[in-house]
Amino acid sequence: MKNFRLINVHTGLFINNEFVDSVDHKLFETINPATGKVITSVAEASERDVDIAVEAAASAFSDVWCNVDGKERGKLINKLANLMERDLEELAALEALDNGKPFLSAKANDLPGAISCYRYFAGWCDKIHGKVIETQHNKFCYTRHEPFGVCGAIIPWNYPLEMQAWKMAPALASGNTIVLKSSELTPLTALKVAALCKEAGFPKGVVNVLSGFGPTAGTAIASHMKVDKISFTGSNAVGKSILKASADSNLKNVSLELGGKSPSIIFADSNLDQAVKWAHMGAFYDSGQCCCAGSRVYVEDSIYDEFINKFKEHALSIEIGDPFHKDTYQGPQISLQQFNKIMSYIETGKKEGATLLMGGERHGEQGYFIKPTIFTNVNEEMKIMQEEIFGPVVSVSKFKTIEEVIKKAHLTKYGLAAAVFTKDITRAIKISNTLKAGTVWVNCYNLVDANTPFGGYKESGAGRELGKYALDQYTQVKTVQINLGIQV
Ligand code: TXE
Repeated sequence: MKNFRLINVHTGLFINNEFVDSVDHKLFETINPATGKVITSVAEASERDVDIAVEAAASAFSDVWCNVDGKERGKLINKLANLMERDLEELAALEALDNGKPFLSAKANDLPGAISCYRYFAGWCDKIHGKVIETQHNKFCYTRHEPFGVCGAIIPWNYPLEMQAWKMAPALASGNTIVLKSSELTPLTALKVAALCKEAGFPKGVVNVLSGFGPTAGTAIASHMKVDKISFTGSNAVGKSILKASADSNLKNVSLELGGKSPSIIFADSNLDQAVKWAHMGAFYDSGQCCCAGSRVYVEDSIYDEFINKFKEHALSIEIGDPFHKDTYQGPQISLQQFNKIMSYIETGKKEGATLLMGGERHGEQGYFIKPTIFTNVNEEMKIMQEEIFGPVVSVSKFKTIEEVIKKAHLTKYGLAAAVFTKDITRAIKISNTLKAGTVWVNCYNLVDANTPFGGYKESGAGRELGKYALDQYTQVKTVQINLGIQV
């Protein structure tokens, strides 16, 4: 592997196609979670920097971008995708360095996911249109699907490149300009993509990328009077504060993708070896830092013992460690704070009386690694069965009947995803119809494509990302009523 320590990183705020210092010259450090050491320092956006970026995006929208037609927008977004493909290794390395996810996984999953998202929405650019609506004889009526104007986007640290793509691609395809704030824990790849936007030829001010913190820059975006729409991915608490900020400012359109506590339901007739692998991937992929993580596994009692043995064996085979080692499946947790939070959930689980089947402790001596952790003997009242742990921690329990498992699956405030493992297609479809979840996977987990919508039921969010459905989040409908001769 190349020596990625030599990568050149952008560290300024990206406004009007330039990397600039923040107004008050503040910087903050970004840490490599595999070592706990500082990678570099980046400019920290304040409320005033947000103002400058929003002004840039507003001018770009009204002066330039609103006159760029769909075909041209599509070309630019495709060009960005091509440049990301050109720099795929560098982007994957930066993502691994800043976030801690395995380099090979970033290269095989995150980068192709982000690139295909840009390509998918590039294809929509010249296909976004309204309808002619037949009304009365003397009237001509049609609708237009118009952009909001300036979109704010606030993204988390677990999939920095993909979350940037999920928000920027549909926003730009629909004709909006954007001010995106990356997570303070992972600012680097967003800045690299910003540089590629300039290289692709986006007019200045169309894409603006800020590094900064939630309570300052994030709040400023959420409550800004000239931000017309905001899209947020992150915790429930902050999601709720974004809705409040919208209500207290200009009622900007809000879409939210929040947490989850998703169930995997495994029936006795499933292909057990496959179910073990998928459920394992559902729980432990990306160090368990997935909003849709399958952190509750329900197994039909007749196969419970066999499942648990195989599941444990599989979890024990996970390679944890250096994100740049070719065999690593699990990297570190993102930060010391998340590490401590997860460890405290593990302690709570033990105190609540759950059985710690394996894991539950730090791996190695440096960085924020936690061994894959499995709890059994759990019930729905336990905190570890209710709250999003966001780490490599899964709880496994038994069920006897479909009614029982569906009731249990529904006993959280979340509804992001669920999975069902069975060979009985009728049962799979009936349960999929019943489950209160934005995505139901049948005999698989974590499969997401750019053209399939993703989002939550209940407190897991509002609105859908990806797919044609995402375009509805970034456009508003105008009705034009033309009088062809009606007299008053
Ligand atoms: O999230 P935050 P954190 C969940 C997961 C995790 C927990 C805490 O359970 O353990 O959230 O993680 C910005 N106004 N998820 O603290 O704080 C912040 O700067 C505006 C699930 O990292 O929600 C960052 O850019 N913005 C999730 C983004 O919000 C604010 C992914 C997310 O940070 C803000 C991440 C404010 N007041 C965490 N405060 C998922 N759904 O995938 C913070 N931010």
